[in-house]
Amino acid sequence: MNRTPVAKFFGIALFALVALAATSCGTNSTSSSGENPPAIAATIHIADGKFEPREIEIEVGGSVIWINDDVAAHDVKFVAPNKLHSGAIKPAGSWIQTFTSAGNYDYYCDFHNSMKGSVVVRPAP
Ligand SMILES: [Cu+2]
Repeated sequence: MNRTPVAKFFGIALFALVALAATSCGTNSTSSSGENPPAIAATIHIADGKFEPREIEIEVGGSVIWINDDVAAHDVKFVAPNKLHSGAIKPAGSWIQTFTSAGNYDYYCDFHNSMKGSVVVRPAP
């Protein structure tokens, strides 16, 4: 029996799968238009239904990235008067926010209200 066509089929199927996986990745982060991406001042991981670390401190002008390492989607919604909202961050997705004013930014996950965190933005020294 000649098995070459079968092997060829699986080869093509595998290639298609890899190509599909490659194109579905890489569009998770917020992209700005052409300029240098913001320097990340702090990274917050979302895992086991928690923001880790729960509280971070950065200097004004700094950017924070939230990375969803969890198996469920989460979001980052700031309490009033800060109306920032990430929208759903899917597993393996991320969201970047730059803070241009000093202050305390408390936030929570709109899907799981017990998930809370805060970003403290210090004025420039
Ligand atoms: Cu959540």
